[in-house]
Amino acid sequence: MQDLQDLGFDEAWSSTWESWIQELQESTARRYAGQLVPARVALAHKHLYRVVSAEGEWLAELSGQARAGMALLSDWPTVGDWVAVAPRQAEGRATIVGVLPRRSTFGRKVAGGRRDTQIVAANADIALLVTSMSRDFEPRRLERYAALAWDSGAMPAVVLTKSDEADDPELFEAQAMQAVPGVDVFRVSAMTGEGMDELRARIAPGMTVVLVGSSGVGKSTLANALTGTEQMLTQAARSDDDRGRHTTTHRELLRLQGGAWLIDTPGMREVGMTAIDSEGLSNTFEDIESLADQCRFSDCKHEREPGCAVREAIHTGELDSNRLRGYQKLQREIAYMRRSENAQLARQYVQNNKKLSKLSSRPNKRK
Ligand SMILES: Nc1nc2c(ncn2[C@@H]2O[C@H](COP(=O)(O)OP(=O)(O)OP(=O)(O)O)[C@@H](O)[C@H]2O)c(=O)[nH]1
Ligand SMILES: [Zn+2]
Repeated sequence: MQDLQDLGFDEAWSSTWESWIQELQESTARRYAGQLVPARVALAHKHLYRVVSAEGEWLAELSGQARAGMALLSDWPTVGDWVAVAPRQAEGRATIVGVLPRRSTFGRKVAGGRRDTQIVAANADIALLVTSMSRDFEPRRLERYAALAWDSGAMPAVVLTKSDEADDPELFEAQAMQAVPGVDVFRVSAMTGEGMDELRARIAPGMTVVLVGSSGVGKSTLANALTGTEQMLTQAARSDDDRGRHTTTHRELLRLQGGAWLIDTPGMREVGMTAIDSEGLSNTFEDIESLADQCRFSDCKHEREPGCAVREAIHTGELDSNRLRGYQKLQREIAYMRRSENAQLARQYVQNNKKLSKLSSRPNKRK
């Protein structure tokens, strides 16, 4: 049994749930009237899922109708997803009727030329960008990871590992802060425990985190330290089944000490590996900000406003329109976080990046 809130079902999810239920097709609504409960996907295996809800944990599969509606690979439930399920009490199983709209997604391209992506982690709030303070450290890679995180909808934070082995941890920290300005940087050692309290404090109860990083940087070790158990090594979590027996079940949504969650799927590990090869993107938007300073209106959204220096720069080719989209997405995320339960996160982010916040909340028109 798991309290819904403990699972990360906050106010914002609650209202997403309400409106999702409202918009159900009439036939579906009638068929499952009074039966649907929110549950979180802890494991996805082929077309069988393990879901956790306030009422219990079940194996679940999609209803025929839900399955028929899944046109894209990315529509399928994945670890971290919130789904609407109808428990089948007699069988101790559940039917997944639909997937709630996601807050964030990490995807991977699938082999075989499909342009579709497979979602390997859904609804992460924080992406810990893990790199060790050694030869592995590469600012450019951190930039890519941060861009990947911003793109996913999760908030990035850098974790520099193996501080016990580093000659000059401050230097790595300074370089990281320069590579991804405005992103929190934590220096930790899983060996000595240094910096772990600060990192734990950043991950509030109910939040969901993912780890992004290449092989050998210490992700498993970090995950073990955060879960406080050997969960990662054994890839298993203990749970009681309906008959009160202790069974060991494989899960990829792991509970951290302090009540947060970690999504650790094989696909998520791949994300950190492949990001290294992907097109590099800067996640800093200084160029756009200085252009925006020249817009006629200080609250210019850079859409159709007259005298917009940003659109002008796109017109002349000085600025890439994709970068503007990324920037606008970031602004929307900040706005979203302000409204949502993540208000705390937003404050933290905004504090770290006053420049951006000024830009998105400047009240007065200059002319
Ligand atoms: N000295 C030191 N060694 C560490 C620390 N964290 C991890 N290591 C070591 O680094 C090596 C790699 O750690 P892992 O946790 O397996 O790294 P990973 O990122 O999970 O690697 P993959 O499983 O290949 O993805 C292991 O030998 C760990 O013991 C640390 O804080 N200090
Ligand atoms: Zn503008």
